[in-house]
Amino acid sequence: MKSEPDVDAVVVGAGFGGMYMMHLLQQHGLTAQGIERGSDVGGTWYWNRYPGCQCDVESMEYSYQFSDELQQKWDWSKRYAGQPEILRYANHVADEFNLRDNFLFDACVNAANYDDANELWSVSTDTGTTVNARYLIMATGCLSATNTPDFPGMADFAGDTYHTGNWPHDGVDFSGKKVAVIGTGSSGIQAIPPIAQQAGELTVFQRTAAYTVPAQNKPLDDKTQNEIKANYAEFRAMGRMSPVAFGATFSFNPMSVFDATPEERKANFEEFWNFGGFSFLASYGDLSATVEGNEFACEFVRDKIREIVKDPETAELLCPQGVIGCKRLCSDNGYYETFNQPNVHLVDVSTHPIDRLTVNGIETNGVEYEFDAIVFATGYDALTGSLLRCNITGANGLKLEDKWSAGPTNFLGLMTTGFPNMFTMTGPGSPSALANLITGIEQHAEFITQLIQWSQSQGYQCIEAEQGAEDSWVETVNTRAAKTLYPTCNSWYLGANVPGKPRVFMPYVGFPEYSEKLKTVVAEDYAEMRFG
Ligand code: N01
Repeated sequence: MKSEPDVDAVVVGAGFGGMYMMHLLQQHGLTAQGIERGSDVGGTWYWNRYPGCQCDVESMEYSYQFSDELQQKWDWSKRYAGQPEILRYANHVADEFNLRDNFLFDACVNAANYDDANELWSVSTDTGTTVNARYLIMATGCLSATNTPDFPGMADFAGDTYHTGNWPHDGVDFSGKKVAVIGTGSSGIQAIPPIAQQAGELTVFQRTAAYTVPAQNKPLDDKTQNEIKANYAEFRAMGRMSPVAFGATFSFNPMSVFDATPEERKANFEEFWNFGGFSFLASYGDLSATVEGNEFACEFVRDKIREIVKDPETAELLCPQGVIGCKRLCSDNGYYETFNQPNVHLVDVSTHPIDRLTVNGIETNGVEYEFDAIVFATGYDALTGSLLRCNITGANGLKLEDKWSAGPTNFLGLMTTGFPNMFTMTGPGSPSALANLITGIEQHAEFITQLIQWSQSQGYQCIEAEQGAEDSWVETVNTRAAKTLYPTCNSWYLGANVPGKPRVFMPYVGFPEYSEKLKTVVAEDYAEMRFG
């Protein structure tokens, strides 16, 4: 006789993914236990409280669309919402849909084991709780396992250290202090201007210069907001048709970059630069198709940097090389201008890496820089990190870390063979962080709920992807990536930012094609999965 589970499902994570998953399970009469390592809901927006933190997807798009009442009721104050406002929104959703009751907070999953005999998942936490469930749903986020480089002497530094992805809730007062920021990706680029405003001296350690376009953030006026709200369904549908699941707020220029004269190109880039943010990549239809075409945009940005940054040597160091859009394009609020402040210094560590942390600061290239505080804006063990840190063991004792030792393999980015009834939301193999994450989250939560319901209606207890389906999906993900310029740089999409991580392009490129695939899988009654 097999044991009965405590609940139908365990949902790990109370970010936007876990919250909506919990809502759908509740709505469909399935019992669920949520587990969250933070003290409340919000996920990314609960942890990332660094100064300047804001979303690079416009507020009207970076929000749930499952409830029209919710999207009509909530008002956004800015074109791009800052972290405090997004966290307020997450709390509002949790209140409206009563999502907190089934979550256990301040509890971190330290093991999830599949019990072959009973076909159940046993999930335990560092607080001593164990829950047995039929389904395990990992809503752990794709950028939530922080990455702090293991510099020699880390423990020696006598000052304060912070990671942008785990920022103190009470904020940090840098007034009059000598501060270092290591890292110039999206987080560093957002944090540097406000820290520079407050700190006595700020030194930025840059290993790779990143491309950033001014966000051109501004208050969201009532007229714009009301117009979108009046046509929200169409607006959302337009977003879902875009390759990145957002873009209803800006227009894509279908023209070829090669068909424009130099003057036309400059004027067009200028227009998109002034519009701001991510839309810059939509300035020409084939901007991301060839290195040669892409270079026009790169040179435009470099010229902007040379125009803005007064010290020519600093300007050259800030000029990124390589393809724009290969790494996630950053958007900023006065990043380049910050380097004109007399209290801001740039140290290039591209050729001479940081050697060590010392009692007083940071040593590189034979020079010791002294600091009161060091901010690590050094990113994440993206996509796989938050899953692997949960110590997941599937059927027949197969460990996820062993199965994925050469890179993550799965079907649709949702299920990995050997781990029955386990689902990963917005993980590797799905559009994930290459698309509007809230749209991706809704899509995954709805697919998972429908699949569980279908399986139960057929009298099955067990769902698993066929090995052949997984193999062919991995090939599809790789083939799509190989047709793009994405694999040409050392990005976190490839795992290249974490020493020793397998170099595999992880997200699926193309949201609409992915959506079509999910629809086909449902229409064919999940033919590429086995049930038992
Ligand atoms: O992390 P990153 P992030 N020595 O990995 C450097 C999302 N996000 O937190 O490029 C010296 O991009 C590293 O250098 P290099 C968004 O999707 C969104 O900034 O590897 N430097 C790099 O400069 C984003 O892409 C928003 O050579 C070291 C930096 O640290 C993703 O999160 C805001 C180093 C890490 O950059 C991650 O962004 C924030 C070392 N040993 C984040 N190790 C918005 O919505 C690493 N670095 C706007």
